Amino acid sequence: MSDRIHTLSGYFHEYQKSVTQPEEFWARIADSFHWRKRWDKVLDWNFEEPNVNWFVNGKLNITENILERHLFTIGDRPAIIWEPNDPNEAGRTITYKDLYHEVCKFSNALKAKGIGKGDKVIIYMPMVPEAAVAMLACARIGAIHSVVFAGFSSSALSDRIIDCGAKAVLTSDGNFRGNKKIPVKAVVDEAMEKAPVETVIVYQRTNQEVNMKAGRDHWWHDVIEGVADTNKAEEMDSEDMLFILYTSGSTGKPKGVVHTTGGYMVYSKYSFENVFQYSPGDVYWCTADIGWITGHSYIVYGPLLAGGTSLMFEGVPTFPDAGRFWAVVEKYKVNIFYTAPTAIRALQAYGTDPIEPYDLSSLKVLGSVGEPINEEAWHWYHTHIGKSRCPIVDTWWQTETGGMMVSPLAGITPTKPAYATLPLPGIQLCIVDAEGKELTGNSVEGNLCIKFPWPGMIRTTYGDHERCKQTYFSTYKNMYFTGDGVKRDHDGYYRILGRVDDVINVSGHRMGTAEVENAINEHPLVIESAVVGYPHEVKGQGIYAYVICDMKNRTAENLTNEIKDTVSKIIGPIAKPDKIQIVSGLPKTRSGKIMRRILRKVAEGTVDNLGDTSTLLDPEVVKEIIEGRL
Ligand code: 6R9
Repeated sequence: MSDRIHTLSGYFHEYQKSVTQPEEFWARIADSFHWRKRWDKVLDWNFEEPNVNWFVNGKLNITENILERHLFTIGDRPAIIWEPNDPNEAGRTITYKDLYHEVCKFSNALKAKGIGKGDKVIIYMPMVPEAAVAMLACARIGAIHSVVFAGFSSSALSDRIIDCGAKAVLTSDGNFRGNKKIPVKAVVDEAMEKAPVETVIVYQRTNQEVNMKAGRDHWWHDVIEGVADTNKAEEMDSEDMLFILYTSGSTGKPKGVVHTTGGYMVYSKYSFENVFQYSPGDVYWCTADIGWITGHSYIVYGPLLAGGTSLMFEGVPTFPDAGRFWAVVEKYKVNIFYTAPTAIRALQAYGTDPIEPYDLSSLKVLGSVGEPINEEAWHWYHTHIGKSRCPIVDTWWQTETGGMMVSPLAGITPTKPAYATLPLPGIQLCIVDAEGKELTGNSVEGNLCIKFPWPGMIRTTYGDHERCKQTYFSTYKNMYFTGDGVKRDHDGYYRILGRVDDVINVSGHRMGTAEVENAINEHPLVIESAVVGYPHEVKGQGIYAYVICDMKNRTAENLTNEIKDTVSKIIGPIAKPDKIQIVSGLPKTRSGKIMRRILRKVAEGTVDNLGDTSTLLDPEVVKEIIEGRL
């Protein structure tokens, strides 16, 4: 049974029901899944601790809802279509039946290595079907996966291994990206020095030479050799942890966002089917990496729970040329295409020539995620990719929300460029002012909160529940605070305005300014630094760093290059500052607080409107900073 909404009045009707009778509403949706034991109570919650339990005492395994559920009905339908980095290499099609056997086999192999229920497993892999198999194999035996984006550095990897106490790391020898071959196992080896694990399983992808440590490291093809390709899934509680995914916040190190089994399952499938209006047989392609939440919910779990066909792409949008996305759309007759504004803007810069050779008539729905989409990019996407006939679903959500929260339903909700439009059923949004007062009515602007639980929401931050409470549930009483600013216009439509905290969004990747500053400060000659975001044509936001250093006999150019390398090494290339301005001081208040507002304005180039600078300890610094602006 599908719970798809088909009309706008149907949407309003369902939305109303989801607010007035949330338990009945979600019970009806959840009843379409396979539970080993049905729940005793739909919802038990408070936002004070917070303590949120969905489908209390329900027993299930999420992979039974992906594998067994589809085995005898659509077993021969493609579950995953894989397109490699190099267009000359053959792709792969993995049917539901294949997926069932692959997942069983690999989960049996994990068990044979002593990995079981409750163990943490890090997945640090390229975009190959085995990465999805790895996630599902963990879920099948009750192990908790934590996928780490394979572009992160060894120190980012070891931090995560330590934080979650991982028992195993699943990785590859190397990774193809455009015309580059990236060492992956070597990064894992480096991480192992600080954060050793018992078992490392290596998928052979690039055939490059790697070190294999006897007793610890095993080849993927060896561990599955001769292993049974069936098994019975482990029985899990609805609130058992399914995965941990690390994400950046405004303070300190990335935190491990915890998602649990039952609620995440219900929400990822429900949101997938409704937002994209997915019909059986549609070929759906999400260009995200599985290292991000978008890859979790909308490459792996949502589409596969829905019995869908999910295309997985290993490469990059510009290899071998800027027409690659469209070549892939034509090759597989993609019906639904979901990408990030940064990719759209990057391709927009190449003009429309790279699109011309390809037949995009299979496309029905376009999606956007990760950051606000500017109107110009929206129109380009709509006109040149969607040929003015495909609805665009601009989907606002977060790692913490587990699934899409504010979005049009494709072809149903009338769209407006740059608006995520309306909340999904079950999502009770609330706009508050700085004091936490709810702003009712239309034509208001403030901070975006959510005042009632939804099944896909964050349960805790791993190992530090207090941090979860402080970050999301303490700013405003009895509300989940998103960290985003929002406007509700005269039609009641929502437009997300971007982060209101010290988080910047670079090419759709979340980064804490403090995290980047800490990395910069690791350079031995850096005394102090302050990082802000600034508008960047392609990336959405770029990283602007103000740095006080001891120059020794370095040139500014040498030093800034060294600092960029330091950041790359500590976090990964995605966190490299775009601009580094060396300064002699930072604008601080008398109490020593950096006035970021001023630094942001200078970085943006709006220096004629700096506001009140009279409380500054040393107003002269501002003059110097403005003069040296990059
Ligand atoms: C799914 C994902 C979350 C932050 C979020 C917001 C920004 C995401 C957006 C959007 C405007 C959209 N964001 N989608 N802003 N419009 N459609 O991206 O999760 O990596 O955790 O980032 O991204 O600022 O708070 P995550």
